[in-house]
Amino acid sequence: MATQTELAAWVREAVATVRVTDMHTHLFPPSFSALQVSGADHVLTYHYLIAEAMRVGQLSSTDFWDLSAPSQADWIWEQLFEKTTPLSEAALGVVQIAQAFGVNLRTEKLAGLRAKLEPTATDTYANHVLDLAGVDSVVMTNDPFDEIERRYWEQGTPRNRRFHAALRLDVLLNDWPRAQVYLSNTGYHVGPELGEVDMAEVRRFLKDWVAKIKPVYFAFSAPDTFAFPEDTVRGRLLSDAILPVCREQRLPLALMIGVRRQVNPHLRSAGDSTAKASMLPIEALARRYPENKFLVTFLAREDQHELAVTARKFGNVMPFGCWWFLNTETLVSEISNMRLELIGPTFVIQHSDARVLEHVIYKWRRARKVATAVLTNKYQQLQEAGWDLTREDVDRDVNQLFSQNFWDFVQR
Ligand code: FIX
Ligand code: ZN
Repeated sequence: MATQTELAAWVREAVATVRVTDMHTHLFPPSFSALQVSGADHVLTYHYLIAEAMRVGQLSSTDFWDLSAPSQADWIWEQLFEKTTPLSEAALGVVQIAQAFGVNLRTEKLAGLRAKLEPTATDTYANHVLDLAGVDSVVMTNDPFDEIERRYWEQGTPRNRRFHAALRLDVLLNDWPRAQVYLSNTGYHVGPELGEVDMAEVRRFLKDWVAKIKPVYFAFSAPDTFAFPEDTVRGRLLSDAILPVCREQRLPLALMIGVRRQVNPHLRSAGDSTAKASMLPIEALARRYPENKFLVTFLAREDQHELAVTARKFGNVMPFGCWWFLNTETLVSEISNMRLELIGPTFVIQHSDARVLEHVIYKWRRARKVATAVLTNKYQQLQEAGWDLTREDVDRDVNQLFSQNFWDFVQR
């Protein structure tokens, strides 16, 4: 039987060295140059930090948005790193990114970070950053309704193979008038009414995009009021277009539930919030469509227990990650413990949601730290009960949680 010290070392090493699949990010490969985001100014102007800086500084939101990007970064720096101590998750993250690049932020300040991080990433730099984070590959968020992005795909832009595609359907499901106009303008005969013929055109649109970008899943985010089934445009698009195409293509649908967009529009990208949602739509989807696969995450802490219970009932439901406001040390620890207790190591432990390339460094460092503590504790209990754990067990579990569970689910 391994000693407690040996066991702790096995977990530490397995978690430190596991090659992660980051299954939800907002990153793009360097070849999508207008969309690729990296560098110190972007790290500082992350919307998490904008919201926090606004609490400290006396600038009106209008004045903030009028500033150039470097001036916004300077202002956020002053609020969160000069006037206050960077104790929040996001602010600590900046310090950790700096540390990974050998920058002492206390003495070198923002200028030190600007000197080391590349605002225009090359593939070499992107690979370097992913390697620093121990991330094998990332899944992007690809919006077929974004004009700029569409051009990259239509031109067949080659891309770094560590960036997988995911087809994001928020516009289709949450803003039908805009989607309808866009579809009509791009060669799909879709009227506002959404009859049988229009629905067939939506399916053709989805299949064309599958052929074009080869996504590993479809995804959408929905408000806390999300309901299913329902006789609305969203309900019908789901049942008559998205789910059939997912079945045919054997693709999971990722549902990200509980976001209340723009509760404070003055904050723009930082103005979204969270609210408790219902699990009933997930149950209905999983029960009615056993041939479909659902990757599911909820934004409210209050929904996490029900989600884990729902995953016990339906093998076609895969809980993933601790999303956005839940991605804090305290909550990831609580949620991961609860998931392990209710469904064992059969979920996706985390995704980074990185918007800026360098984010993967601190987000995965945090995820690994929490996972090490959570798993060590669970394994100790198992050994105390007489289960003779091996190093191979630990390696297998860690690999499943950080990567393999996701791929097995996508490929099954
Ligand atoms: O909808 C999403 O995928 C969210 O993750 C984002 O829209 C959000 O702004 C974010 O970056 C959260 O981490
Ligand atoms: Zn996201």
